[in-house]
Amino acid sequence: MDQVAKRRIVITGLGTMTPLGLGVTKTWEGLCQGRSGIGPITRFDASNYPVRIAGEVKDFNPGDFIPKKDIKKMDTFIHLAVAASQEAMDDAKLKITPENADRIGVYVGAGIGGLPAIEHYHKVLMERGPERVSPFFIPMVIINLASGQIAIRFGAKGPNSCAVTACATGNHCLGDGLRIIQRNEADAMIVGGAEAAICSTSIAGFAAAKALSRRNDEPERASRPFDKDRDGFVIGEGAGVLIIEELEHARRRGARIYAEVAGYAMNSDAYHITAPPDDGSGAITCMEQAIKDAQVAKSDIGYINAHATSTFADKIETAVIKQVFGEQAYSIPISSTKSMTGHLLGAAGGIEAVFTTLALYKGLLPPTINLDHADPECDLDYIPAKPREKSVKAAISNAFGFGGVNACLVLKRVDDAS
Ligand code: V7W
Repeated sequence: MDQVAKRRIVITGLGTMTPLGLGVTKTWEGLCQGRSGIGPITRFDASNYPVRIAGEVKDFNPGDFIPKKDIKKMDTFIHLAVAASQEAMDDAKLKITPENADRIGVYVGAGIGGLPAIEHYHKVLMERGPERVSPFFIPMVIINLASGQIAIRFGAKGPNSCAVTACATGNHCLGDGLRIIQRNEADAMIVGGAEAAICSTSIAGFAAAKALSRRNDEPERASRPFDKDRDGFVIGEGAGVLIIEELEHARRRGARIYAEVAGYAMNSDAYHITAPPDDGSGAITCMEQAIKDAQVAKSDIGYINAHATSTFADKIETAVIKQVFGEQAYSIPISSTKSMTGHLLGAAGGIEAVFTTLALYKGLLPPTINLDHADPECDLDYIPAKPREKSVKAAISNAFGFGGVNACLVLKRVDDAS
């Protein structure tokens, strides 16, 4: 695409439902307090499971956001997606009318989708027969129904789809939404990710893959990216949704502009289903391409929200950042907010794009908690324990997922929307 002709896209609305709280304000407060949202699993009886901890969204009542008759048509990941999109739309004060409906679209994905409902209705089917399976079972669980339900709720008739790319879903949705507006197929997009897969099958599966922390006795200390005693990620649930729109569209309606989505890139390791290559080559290329796409100088990057999930791969991401930035890597503040939220899989990119946006907008960088003894191979500045005040021109949010998918976003501060 011609770099000069690119339409500029800005972020004007934010919504999150996370293990740290319902809504952006509570979540951001939790992050800045260095609070952990991880605790014992309550969604099912996990007492005989090797992993008994997760980042559950607490006190979420779908009835606070969704009409009673519709609740049973959606599994929890869609409830959370709808709730976060309502907060983002309210925040953006974006009104959808018959005049603009075709120019506003939705791109909200999930990595796993309705696995809890699949589990439930499989049991119903086996125990009580096919007549007892809900007529809403399929639209309850399929991933594009997050975007579908959001479109129905707001009357957004523009482009509607989603990415399903494991832990990179949220970044792909934001990046793909960005491209849709850049191609002038829409003026605004509701983008992000949602996940609610804390159920017996997924815990058993991720545990069998040896992906999860087993620090069951210390839930709040279990997610410890970059720490030498990290032993896997902690699964979380939630949703992160952003309203992105073309700059002039935002200006014309007097919207608050949080930040600009300046650059995006995606690629594949083409290497392994659940591990990046040791040299991080795919991620290096992806970060380089995103920075080039953003047309920012590397020296302008003042914060990185790392993918870092509390697995062996944190040291590879560290090496990737060193390779991309050289000596500058040592002076870029980096944090893994997954230390507090856990790993929200398909929602991770959505919530982390919200956090990166707020870091730029507020000049406050969220910390990495539980970094008691850094892995010697993780020797960068990870903003340990406490948030840091710092005005930053541009920031990167990384996402690297199962299947070898890499997706990097570059966000830029907008001082005067010039
Ligand atoms: C995760 C995993 C940790 C990283 C991958 C990159 C490439 C294949 O927990 O999100 S390793 S898997 N993603």
